[in-house]
Amino acid sequence: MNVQLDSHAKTENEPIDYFLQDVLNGLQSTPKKLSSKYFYDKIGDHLFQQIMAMPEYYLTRCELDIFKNKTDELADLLIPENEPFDLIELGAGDAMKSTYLLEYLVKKGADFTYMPIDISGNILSILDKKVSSQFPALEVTCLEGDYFEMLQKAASLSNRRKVVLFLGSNIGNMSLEEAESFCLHLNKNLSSKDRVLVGFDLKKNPHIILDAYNDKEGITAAFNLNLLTRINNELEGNFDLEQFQHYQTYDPVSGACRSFLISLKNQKVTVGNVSISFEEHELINMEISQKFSAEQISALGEKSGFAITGEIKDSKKWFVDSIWQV
Ligand code: AVI
Repeated sequence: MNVQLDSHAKTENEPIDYFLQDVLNGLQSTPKKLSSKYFYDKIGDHLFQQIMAMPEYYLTRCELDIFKNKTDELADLLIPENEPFDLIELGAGDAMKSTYLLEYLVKKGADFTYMPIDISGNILSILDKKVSSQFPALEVTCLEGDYFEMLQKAASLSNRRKVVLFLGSNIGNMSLEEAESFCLHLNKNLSSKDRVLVGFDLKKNPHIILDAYNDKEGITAAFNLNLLTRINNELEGNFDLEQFQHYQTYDPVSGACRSFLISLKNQKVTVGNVSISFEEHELINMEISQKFSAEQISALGEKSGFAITGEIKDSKKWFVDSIWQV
């Protein structure tokens, strides 16, 4: 596997500095927060795979419907000219959906390199094995680390046209302000011949949304709590998982779906040599999964300098892949 690491990715000498700093800053701020970008260790990756397979978690099936059944439409919007290009996927995970696009492009004889970017080296090695065995002739460059550092790395490796995929409503894991600055930054890193596909989960019946994040089996709860286990294991924390409970909300007006962990008693937790006090019922903000209206998507594209050149929805019209150009 061709893997490139960023300067923030774990190394032998500096394994956990950024993680520790973020965790301590988050737990010492008011209200307390932890970043959901740290959910994805080996167990977190596995739990997320289980979430994607849950009947309640419709997002993956909806976008899969687009990638599986509207692949030609997708390819026409993303790759209008027959020129070599780099297909860069931000937060590629196991590439379950993009594999359909890869298959279509390989069959068409398109000249491209696939560059999946992910913060999880574990999931990238799973992806690499899968993609390499399915498409042995396809050139794959795995980029492990932060999206923008890796986008710059991708640009330093090739000057071909870029087609950037940002699937799965990953953009929903940012606040609206963060999403805007993310898109602005993306815009500054691209030129007019490049294309971006952004996957948005659309506002819909609030029960459907809340159920997707509040499954009865407790997989989403375990996904959130696993970050405390990760802190215990990697940062010498002593969270008692029995004393924290997952809580999910959805506000259909703003579209913000949020997860929290509730402290079930007054307690002190140490992380390394830092002691953190929790009051009974105190919350830790864990994750936002923003849901969007068509107006919110247009506003986001416009504010960040992109023209929206196309969109494809799944058959239920619950999810949209929006195609943008600088
Ligand atoms: C990765 N991301 C888009 C998922 C989401 O829907 O926000 C993460 C997730 N959190 C709980 N369930 C799934």
